[in-house]
Amino acid sequence: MRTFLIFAMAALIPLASIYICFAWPSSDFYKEEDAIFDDWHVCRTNAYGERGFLQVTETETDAIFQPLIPFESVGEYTDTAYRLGEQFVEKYPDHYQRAEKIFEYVRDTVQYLPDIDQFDMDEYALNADEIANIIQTEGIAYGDCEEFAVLLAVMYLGAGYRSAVVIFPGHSAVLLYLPDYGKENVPFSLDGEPGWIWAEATGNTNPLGWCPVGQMGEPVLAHEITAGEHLPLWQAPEEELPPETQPPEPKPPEMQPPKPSSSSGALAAILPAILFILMITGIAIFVRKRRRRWARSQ
Ligand SMILES: [Ca+2]
Repeated sequence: MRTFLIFAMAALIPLASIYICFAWPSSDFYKEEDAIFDDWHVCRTNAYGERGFLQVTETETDAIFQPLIPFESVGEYTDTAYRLGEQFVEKYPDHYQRAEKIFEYVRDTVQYLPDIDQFDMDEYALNADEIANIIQTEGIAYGDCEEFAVLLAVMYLGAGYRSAVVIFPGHSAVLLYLPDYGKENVPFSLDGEPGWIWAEATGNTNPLGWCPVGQMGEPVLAHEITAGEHLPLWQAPEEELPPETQPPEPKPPEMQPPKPSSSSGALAAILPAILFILMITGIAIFVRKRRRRWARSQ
């Protein structure tokens, strides 16, 4: 079986400057032009660039991937999502079963919904604690691939696993270090280390370890999430405080009118033909009666 090799971009992000950050919930979101930044000065509406929530940057020869948003929920900012992962440790002592239960929890409590439908924005990322808080208060959260990936990565870290956020063009997911699991459809090697499997929770029936290999484009990049890595702390703009704003309010998906069942749909399709046949039959009966009446009158 072919093993996919992925090279982790594992360089530590330098601390740029000290700025006080607060755990979620935050009231310090602000706008720069049309982009929304949180109080870590991470851009929630763009994955790319130095302050993009996934911090995907490109050089002339390389794409560099150092995701920022998972680090809003680990280390010194450990909060709801990490604690949620910790709760699985006592409940599921078996290492493999626990990994599956965390996967199923995220798969079943987060429903896939594109950002444009949830936030009226082409792109918007929630951090892991925001998603976990929504699940705990609403019972269900909505998100697209980055929400699934970030929550999985942080919960796995809290539950004692090694996890990495992985991206390829147009998609993100998680790599989980789970040697000898044996149920994965393709094994992965991360930075030369075998034993990683794909965690793709965006589909309602996906099992842990299943990877949409045929849909993967290049480049595939991964970054292991560790509690020891620090979120870079940018200096807030000094010259003029940016206008504060509120993050977009998530809205539940719009209810679609029920589609006709297949039987009623089929009936609707053949109804004109039935009416046509009835009309022809009625005309034929009418003509035949008129002829008999005419024949009797002769
Ligand atoms: Ca999103």
